[in-house]
Amino acid sequence: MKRLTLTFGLLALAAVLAACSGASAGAPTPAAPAGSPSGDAVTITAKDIKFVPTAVSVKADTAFDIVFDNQDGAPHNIVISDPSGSQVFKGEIVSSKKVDYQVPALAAGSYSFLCEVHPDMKGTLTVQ
Ligand SMILES: [Cu+2]
Repeated sequence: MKRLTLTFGLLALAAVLAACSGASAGAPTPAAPAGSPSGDAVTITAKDIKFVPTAVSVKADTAFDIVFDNQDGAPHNIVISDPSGSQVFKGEIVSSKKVDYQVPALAAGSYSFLCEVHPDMKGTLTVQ
């Protein structure tokens, strides 16, 4: 009976350790350096009617998140168009707000993005 208790104790400890290491390895990384193909999330900030950064990369054929941080009072969003110019994603327009856009998997290629409200705000999205 004593041995059984010990075994359960070790199993519990192993589970805790596994949970800890799993959390650090699998957590989304919205703070990842912009432009790195994390496959998880990229952050795009809108400030002074400009996107920062204006060039981001993501993994091909993998759904990803855009953490869109609109620091302007002006309304902005992100619309992504594929290399042929067809719209493939349109994010909700927000003001002074941070939102999480969930973008479906895209095929490799060079995409462009812009703000629907201010078409002069643009950037490139490299899917590779
Ligand atoms: Cu805008």
